[in-house]
Amino acid sequence: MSKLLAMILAGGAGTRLEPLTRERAKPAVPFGGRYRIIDFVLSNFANSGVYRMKVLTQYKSDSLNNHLSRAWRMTAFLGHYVEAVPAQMRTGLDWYKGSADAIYQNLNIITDEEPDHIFVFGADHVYRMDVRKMLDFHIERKAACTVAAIPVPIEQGREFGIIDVGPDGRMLQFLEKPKDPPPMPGNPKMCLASMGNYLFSTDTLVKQVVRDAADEKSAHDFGKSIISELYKHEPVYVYDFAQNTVAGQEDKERGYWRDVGNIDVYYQSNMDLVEVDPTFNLYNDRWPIHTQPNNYPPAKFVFADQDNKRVGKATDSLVAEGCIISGGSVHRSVLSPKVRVNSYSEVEDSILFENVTIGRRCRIKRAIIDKNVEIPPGMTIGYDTAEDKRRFHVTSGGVVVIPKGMKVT
Ligand code: ADQ
Repeated sequence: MSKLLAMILAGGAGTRLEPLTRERAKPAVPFGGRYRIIDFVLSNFANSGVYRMKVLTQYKSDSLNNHLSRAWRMTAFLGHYVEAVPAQMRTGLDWYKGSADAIYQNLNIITDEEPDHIFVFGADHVYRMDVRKMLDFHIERKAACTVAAIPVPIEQGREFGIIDVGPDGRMLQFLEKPKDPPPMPGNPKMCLASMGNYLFSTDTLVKQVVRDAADEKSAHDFGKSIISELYKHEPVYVYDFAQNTVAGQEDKERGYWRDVGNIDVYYQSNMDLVEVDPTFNLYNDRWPIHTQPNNYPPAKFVFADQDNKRVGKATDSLVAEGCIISGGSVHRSVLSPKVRVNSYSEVEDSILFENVTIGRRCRIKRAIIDKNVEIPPGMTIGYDTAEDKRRFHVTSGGVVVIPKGMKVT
């Protein structure tokens, strides 16, 4: 059996998720009420039986490190681990100059582990994937590198690496974030995007990052510098993610993958979870998303006036442990642990992080409220864009974001 290693790239600055990344790395941003974004990729590896994972961290990594050590402790005696690798300046006085440099600076891990194949995956995507199927594909094709790919609408093409692929699955062209993305053959509305998830045979990866490190003009980035050259002289194959199914998955979830790179996509992916019949199903216990256990009490819903003026209720929502919905109503929202919604308040289409309190008689709509924020009684958010812009961050999609710990008055 092949010896495998997963190296998870978690060192990006995550500026497009500001202000949620003001105090934490993007992979540590809470998601779905109960999880951090990184839990999705790590669960994919664990559920696929790949139990050696190194998470390469850099910016604002404290919260991510805490999460990894609390949620992802593996049994050491079986040789299983999920380990955070902080940027250590092993090769000089620079932080990671890019994603390829992050691997180069940690080549010692590869020398120590001696894997046959190395998965290099991003840390900020929401999806389910059986990575063993990608490995089988890679081995069958005798590929030097395999890139996972998914069709995306052509207007989003400039945010991704765009691929042209031959009938045998071999990569014919790769353009990193092209201004004018070429469409897929026979489908002018879609283009084939790299998911930023790569599988390398060890020799290829080591050779490529060493060569790249010596090139002073390189951007030291997997998309820009490695893949866009490699396919020209090595067998690089394209793995069709839509073919990848996992245990317990319903057909409608096939091909679901979200790069939660900006707040509007992040918001929408959370909202996908509260659909009555969601495309992405958190309740598939044959491919569970693992995260940190906690000791909070169950969510509680209190008050039911006879005239229905004050009802503690939540509909079409995810409500985590430790929440108390006390005479307020919550609809189509995602609540992290220890949220409190008080009497006569209405929360709709919103995401509330841990330890948020909504005072009495508030009206909150299309908002993301970060950790430890108290909304004073009587406040209205999400109904008057000009007023919201004056006080808070409002995305181009009109979502109001209130940063962690903000004193709202
Ligand atoms: P982007 O997501 O824009 O495109 P990038 O910003 O390099 O690429 O992020 C990829 C991963 O690397 C992220 O998980 C990030 O945290 C990490 N990373 C970024 N900079 C880093 C650094 N300096 N040090 C360490 N880690 C770093 C990539 C590909 C595209 C592809 C999209 C899919 O380049 O071809 O289409 O991913 O989302």
